[in-house]
Amino acid sequence: MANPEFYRFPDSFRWGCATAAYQVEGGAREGGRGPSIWDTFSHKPGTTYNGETGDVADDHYHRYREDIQLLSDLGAKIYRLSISWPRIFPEGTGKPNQAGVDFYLRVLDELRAKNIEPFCTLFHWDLPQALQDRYKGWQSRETAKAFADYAGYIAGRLSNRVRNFFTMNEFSSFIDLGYRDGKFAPGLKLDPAELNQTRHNAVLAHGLAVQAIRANTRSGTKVGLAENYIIGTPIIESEEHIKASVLATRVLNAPYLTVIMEGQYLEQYLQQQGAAAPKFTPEDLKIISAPLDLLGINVYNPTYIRADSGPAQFAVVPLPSSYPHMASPWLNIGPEGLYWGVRHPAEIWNVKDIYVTENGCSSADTVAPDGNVYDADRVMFLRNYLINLHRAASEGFPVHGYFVWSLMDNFEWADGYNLRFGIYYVDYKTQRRIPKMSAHFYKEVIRRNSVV
Ligand code: PNW
Repeated sequence: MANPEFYRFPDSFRWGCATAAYQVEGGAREGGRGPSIWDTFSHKPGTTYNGETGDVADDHYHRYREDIQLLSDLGAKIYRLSISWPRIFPEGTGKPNQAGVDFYLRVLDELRAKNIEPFCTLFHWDLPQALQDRYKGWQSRETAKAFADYAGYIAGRLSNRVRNFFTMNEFSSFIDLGYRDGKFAPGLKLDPAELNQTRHNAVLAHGLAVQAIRANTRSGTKVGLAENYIIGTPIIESEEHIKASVLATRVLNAPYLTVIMEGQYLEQYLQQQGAAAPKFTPEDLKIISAPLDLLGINVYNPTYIRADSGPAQFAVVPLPSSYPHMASPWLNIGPEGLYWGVRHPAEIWNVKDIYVTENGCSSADTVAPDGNVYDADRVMFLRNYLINLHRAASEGFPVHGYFVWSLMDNFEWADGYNLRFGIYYVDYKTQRRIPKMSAHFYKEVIRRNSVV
């Protein structure tokens, strides 16, 4: 059991929860919203668990007041939400849809009334279908330009209510799972050259959006991105393995976080990709690597690294089949990720303002006969990750807030409603929300500003 005095966080540390538009909103055809690639993909047979879609999801589009009350009940001071691009530009570009903007203004006003500060992600995977049709989505630089136009417009419209923006959520998920593995929308399996160019267009889109947001918002606005970068975690905390984990973190994130932080594609990456390497200009690299105010890290499963005598100087440690994971088979448990996830960007790239934009897990939650949800495994998971976050904060690394993924169960992409990540349970038949044991745990963490 953690000692709450020992595990106290700095007074300025802020706690919150995260969600994403397509996963919670529903209202897919309301308020003038256009279709996104996730509407198209999830309606195609065989793509998601049981053919489930985000048509209704948590009906947050209509129940946002009740859901913000849940945040308030927890004592959350910050909330990370995403803006649905196809609500703002139903065709991806062109004339903005005022009803879409109004929805977010209502949500933001409600948050302000409850004293909860919003952090807005501008792209959490719901690309307007029109841009997939017109330009093949992220395969084209045209989509990168369209994203910058949308980002500049919406950030400007929200700027008097929102100080913190993240351009994109998890490049590796929406590009690699969507355009390489075909598991996420748009369900493509591109060859390596096309894939690398698509990756490049996505990081370029981020950079162009940073410029557009800065040009259209009030001074004091902070811009960053939220990435589930590969956190090289030393298998043993000794000098040689720590050194290897630093090297691994730079190399394994070469197409995304590393180029954004360093303004260069590492030689190892370009050589390894050979003829399939992305084509780019020096100007692109400058845009991609514009200095950021914030870094959001999404922390789930570990990548353990050991020192190695081969040319790479590091190796990924393979996990045995007995390695413990949560309900999602990929969600191996690695609490140290929350320590190294913060420490690496601070030490490698001198990042000064880090938020944990997602951390949480899926559990096989059920409602007990007494009406409660006893998610003991999620409490165990969160407690151990938070102890590692405390270590990072207490060693002086610049982590200033934490968002649990997620406030409530929601549409878990290809896994539909089968996997639950919420600290509130959602009964999808009635849309009733029930606080799980983990919500009671998290409320106590927030109340005491300490791991309990
Ligand atoms: C993140 N993987 O996605 C997303 O940002 C959320 O929208 C999502 O609900 C949450 O994590 C839980 O999955 C991921 O396969 C999806 O390693 C897949 C993976 C990682 C993160």
